[in-house]
Amino acid sequence: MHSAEIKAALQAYAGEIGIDQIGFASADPFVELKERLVRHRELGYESGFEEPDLKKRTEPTETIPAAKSIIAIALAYPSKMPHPPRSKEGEYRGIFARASWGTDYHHVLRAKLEKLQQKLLELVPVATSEIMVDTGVLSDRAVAERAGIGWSGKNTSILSPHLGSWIYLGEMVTDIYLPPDQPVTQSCGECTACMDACPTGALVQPGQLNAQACIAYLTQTKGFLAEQYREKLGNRLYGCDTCQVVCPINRKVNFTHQEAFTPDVEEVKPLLKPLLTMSNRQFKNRFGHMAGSWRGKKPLQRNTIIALAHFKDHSSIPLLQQLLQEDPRPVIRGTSAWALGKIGGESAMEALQLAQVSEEDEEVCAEIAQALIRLEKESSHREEKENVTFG
Ligand code: B12
Ligand code: SF4
Ligand code: SF4
Repeated sequence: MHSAEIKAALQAYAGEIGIDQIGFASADPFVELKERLVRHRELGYESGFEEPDLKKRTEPTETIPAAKSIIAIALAYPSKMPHPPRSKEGEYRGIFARASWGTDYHHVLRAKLEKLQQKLLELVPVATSEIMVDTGVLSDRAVAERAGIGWSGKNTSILSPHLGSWIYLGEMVTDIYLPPDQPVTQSCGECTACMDACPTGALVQPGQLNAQACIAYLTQTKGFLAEQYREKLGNRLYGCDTCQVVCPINRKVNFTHQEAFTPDVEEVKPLLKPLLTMSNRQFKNRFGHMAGSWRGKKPLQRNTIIALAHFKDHSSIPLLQQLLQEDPRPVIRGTSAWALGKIGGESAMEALQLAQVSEEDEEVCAEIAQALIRLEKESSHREEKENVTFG
């Protein structure tokens, strides 16, 4: 069979099995990307979730020694929630980024790519191939860009001219030659909406992200969150969508045909307080199938506490006090102390004073002390004001 015929058969089959976009690229080394990745590392911009071996990340022959082509796919996911539940006083909600809506995309894309792999084997029984979705060694975006799926935006996302940037990417490296597609010529032009909207200034220049400052990354860390970022988190529990929400290319884009990605609104916009009293088993049953649960319960609970502080939810004070007194995890106790300091009021102050007596962890003690200083300052400020008013 001729390579153009194999490609056409794969394209047709991809449509049949619900792949939204497919593109073909050569498996040549990603020379320019390698230079960028070296610089990226030198600048300390990596998240630590990337494959550390730069040779593997940029040379497909490290995966398959005779690699000739890469088949890139994209699946669109929804950007709008049907009938989102609203936060109410005392019943505030957190939010999971869209990339965590529905079934974990790693499974969905892998299943499609496995079908495509079978098809390739039917067409060329001697073909060798390797599938990657997110956790593979290659840069999914660099592959998608080369295969003509879309262009690399100033927010670093791949933007498909047909689908926008609410797309998941995956690929299959193979030793079979398939005629490559051309990269798209469209670009962001003069637009800088994503860079202007980024809450932390993580987009340091067009197309370059300091992952250490990106909220999407910060929501996934397990330790204490640096104080300067806590208020920026808002009610985000996992991931961040801001630089895509503001993107004009995504305006009016909302693809809902991939049923696996239909969100359960109570799951992706959950009530905050119940998240803090969940057992590991309850957490696994409720959130285990979502991409946003891969780091486990602790980061999500830490972010939940930060979200309660964001809403200044007074009704959560007893729960935060209980966590501060009893939770075995210093990050949870310390973040609860910080949240009590933000929410304020007499009962928050008392809870902090009580915990100060028994707390032994150094970092938690520091959080309690900071929170108390803040509350004491606020209360003396209030007294001063009252004296002026009634003086
Ligand atoms: C590590 C990682 C992260 C890190 C770092 C992200 C980043 N931008 O580097 C964190 C945790 C922050 C993250 C966040 C998100 N991620 Co992520 N992530 C990855 C992962 C595993 C590796 C990416 C990587 O190597 N980054 C390092 C940079 C340097 O490499 P790169 O982004 O691949 O490089 C491209 C561009 O950045 C550009 N580039 C690099 N350096 C420079 C320098 C200059 C000057 C220029 C002009 C360009 C440029 O060139 C490359 C080709 O386009 C990939 C999966 C994979 N295996 O590739 C998913 C992936 C990139 N993530 C994805 C998603 C969906 C997200 C989030 C939207 C999730 C969310 N809602 O929170 C956010 C988006 C945040 C953002 N603005 O990027 C999708 C992106 C889909 C798309 N349409 O582009 C991927 C491809 C997963 C997948 N298979 O679908 N992610
Ligand atoms: S995901 Fe959020 S924090 Fe990260 S670059 Fe985009 S807007 Fe900024
Ligand atoms: S917001 Fe503007 S600059 Fe940013 S990715 Fe979209 S089109 Fe490009």
